[in-house]
Order: sequence, then structure tokens, then C-alpha cells
Amino acid sequence: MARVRMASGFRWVSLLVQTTVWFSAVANAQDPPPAYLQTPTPQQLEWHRLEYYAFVHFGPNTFTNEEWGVSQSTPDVFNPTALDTDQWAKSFADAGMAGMILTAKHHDGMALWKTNSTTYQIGNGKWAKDRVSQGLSADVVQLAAASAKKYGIKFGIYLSPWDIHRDPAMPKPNLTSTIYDEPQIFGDDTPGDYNELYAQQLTELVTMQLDDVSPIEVSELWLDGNSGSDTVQTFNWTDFRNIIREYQPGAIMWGHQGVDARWVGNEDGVTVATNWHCISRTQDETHYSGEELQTGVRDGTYWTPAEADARIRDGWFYHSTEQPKTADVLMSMYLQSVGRSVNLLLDVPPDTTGQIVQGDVDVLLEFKAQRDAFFNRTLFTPEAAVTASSVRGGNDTLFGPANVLDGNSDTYWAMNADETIGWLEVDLGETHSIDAFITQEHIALGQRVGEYTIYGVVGGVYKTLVSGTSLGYKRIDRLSAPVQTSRVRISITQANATPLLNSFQVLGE
Ligand code: FUL
Repeated sequence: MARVRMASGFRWVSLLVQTTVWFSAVANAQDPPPAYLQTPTPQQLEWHRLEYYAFVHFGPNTFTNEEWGVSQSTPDVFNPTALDTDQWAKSFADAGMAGMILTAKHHDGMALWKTNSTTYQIGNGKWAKDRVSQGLSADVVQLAAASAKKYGIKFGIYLSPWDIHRDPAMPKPNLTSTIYDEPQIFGDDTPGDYNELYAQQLTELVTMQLDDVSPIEVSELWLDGNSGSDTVQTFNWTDFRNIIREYQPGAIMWGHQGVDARWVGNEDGVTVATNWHCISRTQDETHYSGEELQTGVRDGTYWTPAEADARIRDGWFYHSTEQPKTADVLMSMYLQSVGRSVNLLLDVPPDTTGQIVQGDVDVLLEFKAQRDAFFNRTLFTPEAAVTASSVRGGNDTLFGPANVLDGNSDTYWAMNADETIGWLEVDLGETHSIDAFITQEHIALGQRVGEYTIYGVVGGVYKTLVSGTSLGYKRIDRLSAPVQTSRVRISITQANATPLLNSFQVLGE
């Protein structure tokens, strides 16, 4: 009996051990892979998804036909004949742009909002005074923010750190002995503190109320790193960052090399093929070169993704002699920015009426139609037959390859935990003519992939169609000529941690 009891006790213990092992295997199979090095904040993740939005350069330069406002004209020059910020927002929303970033103050120093920080503001000009006397708002930042809200797009603010109006090295003959003759506090060797002025302006902007008394919502603060003078001003970026974080916790702080997003290193809306979302320097450290900013730093210290700023015309401000780029040129720009994991910030400047000219709106809409025609040709459906070299813990439901087809940005395919190379293959069921691929890494857990190849099965043989390096948030690969195939495979051939693919799509007929 005793032996039997012992045997049955042993069986129970053994069953218990087995069950525990099974439960822990199941639990492990359900655990998401750990994050790899740097990851985006929730705000950065949301920002990545904006992809394409407008820059609006508007201010005294629009009327003096300048780019930098070195003429230092009085605010009377700011005289839009038919200002309509709704027309801006509607045009951008119709064009599929996710938001707009307005120059609240460009290098010239003239404020487009009602401020206590300077007399050099449009509010002191004739246009604004006339409007206010008619009971209309003359606060262009407030008006534009309200229009963005009305049309459901994001609103960002450009506030130039370099301020010609306060820079002693910049002459201002037009302003001598006027109320605009203000202390020249830009630069370390001058009395007073420009950082305080800047912090005040920033605070006013991020705490602004709209006409309906709702608080302004700022999605991005564009703190330009450029300066055209020898005056050296050491900026107090930490203070500026704290102000932004306190009042607009959801906002992205753009700077030459961060904090939250970086310059792409050129002003052409393009970047090189390899793009890492990280870099390893802060805003206070020596600047990276343009080339370094384009590529970024693999496994760098900070998640600081790139944004490519570009112009629809030659200048940032409107000049009647210039023409907009064609939709084809914008499409090629888009594929070399958004298609390389970099957000595209396209400047579309209002003219002296205070509206975006029809020709520019037409190009934006044509470009949208072109994008729609290109992207609305996805061939993979959630029902497509998809297989993979392995699946994490064998858990197809959580980590299976079908996750790349489900259109859900929270799900992804993960291969076995100890693997960094492997493949995923989709069978289209019948032959199609394919010409482009869209691949997304699950960047919420970091950027991992360093090399990939996409194949099409042609005549029973795996034919290399694309070979690339980084993937990141989104990679669009376009073939120079269509290929006929019914099966497509993506192979990850190098990754620094087990790769996680969020989405894989093929475009064609
Ligand atoms: C540059 C400025 O100097 C240009 O005027 C423009 O605003 C561009 C977006 O940034 O640094």
C-alpha cells in the first residue's frame, strides 16, 4: 500500500511539475519580446504616424519679398488683403496632410500673435488695428490654431531662436526712434537675457487660449537651429523643454538634433537609403554633419527620429516669381522621405492675400490623387496564405505572420526568441504584376533590422527584387519595372535583436 501510495504521490508530483512547465511555456509564449535599446515615447510614436504635414511660412517677409526680414520693416508692412486661415487648414486636410506648423515668429522677430514680450508684433500694425476695430481677431496664431482644430488637423508652432530684431549685429535703420527700437539682448555680451524673452514667448504660445476659450493644442514646436549672424547666443534649451513639457506634454520638440525629433540634414525633403531613428548627441553638443543627420546612429543613445523639411516653391516665404514643384517631383520626394521612415514637412506659403494660391492647392491635390492611386493597390488581404520560418513560442495567435496583414499597428510577427534571421512568405494565390513593397517594423519595441531582401518567385525560382538595410517605422521600396509573381518573401538577413515586423504589403495589379 505504502509503495502504491508513494507511486501515486510521485505521479502527482510529476504531473504538477509537468503542468507547471507547460503553464510557464504557455506564459512565455505569450510574453512580448523585451524592448531593444531605445524606443519611442508614446508622443513620438504618434508623431511617426503623422508622416506628412505642412509648413506655413507667413509674416512680414511675405509682404517685403524677403526670406529673413533683414529690412526690419515696421509691422505696417503686414497687410493681408483677404486672410483666411480656414482656407489653409481645409486645403491641407483635403490634400491628406496631417497638420500644419506656422511661423509664429521667424528670424525677423515680428510676432504674429498678441504678445507682451515685444512691441515688434503685427498687432501694432495698421492691418491688425483695423481688424480689431471691426471686432475681428488679428492674432494669426490663434486663428490658424482654431482653423486646424476645425478641420481636424494638428497644429505646430515655429518660434525662431535667432531673432534679428534683438541682434545687435543686424542693422535696423527703419526702426530707429520708433516704438520698435528695442533692447539688443541677443547674444552673450549684451545686457538683459534673451533666454527670458524667448521663454516668455514660448510660454505665451503654449498656454494660448482659442477664441472659444479652449486651450491651444500644439503637436510640434519647431525650434530652428539656424542663425545668419556672428552673434553668439547660448540658448537655455533645458528651460524651453521644461516649458513645453509642462504645458504641452503631447508636443514634439524639434531641434537641429533633438530633443524629440531631428533635422534630416538638408532642406530638400529627401534622405539617404539607410536611416536610423536614433542619434547619440543632445541639442547642446557639437552639431552632426548633414550626412550624419540623414543616416542617424544605429543603436544610438536617444530615439530622435528625422523630419525632412522641404518647399513646394523655391523660397520658404511666398514670392510671386516662383512656381510650385510638380506632383511628380513631390511624389519622388515623398518616397525618399516618408518611404525611408522620415516625416515630410512640406512648406506651402500663403501669398499677400493671406491665402494659399490656387496653383499650389491644385498641385497638392494632384499629388494626393497620385499617392492614392499608388497606395490603393494593396494586394495582400488578411486572408492571404502567409507562412514564416518560425513563430515566437509557436504562438501563432499572438506572434504569427498573419499579424503583418491585419492592418493593426499593435500586432506583429515575431520569430523565435533566439533567432535574428528568418523569413516570411505570402502566397497571392494567382500571378500578379507587382511593383512596390511597404514594410514596417514594430518600432514601439525598438529598431532592430539592419539588412533585408525581398524575393518574388518567378519561374519557380526565388528572384531578388529588393535588397535594403534599415527598415524602421516605414519603408517603401519601388521596383524600376513590374514583376509577375504569385509568391513574395521577405528575408531578414541581419538584425541586432529578434526582428518584429508590424506590416508587410505588396502593391500591384
Ligand atoms: C531655416 C531658416 O533659416 C529658413 O528661413 C526656414 O525657416 C527653414 C525652415 O529653416 O533654418
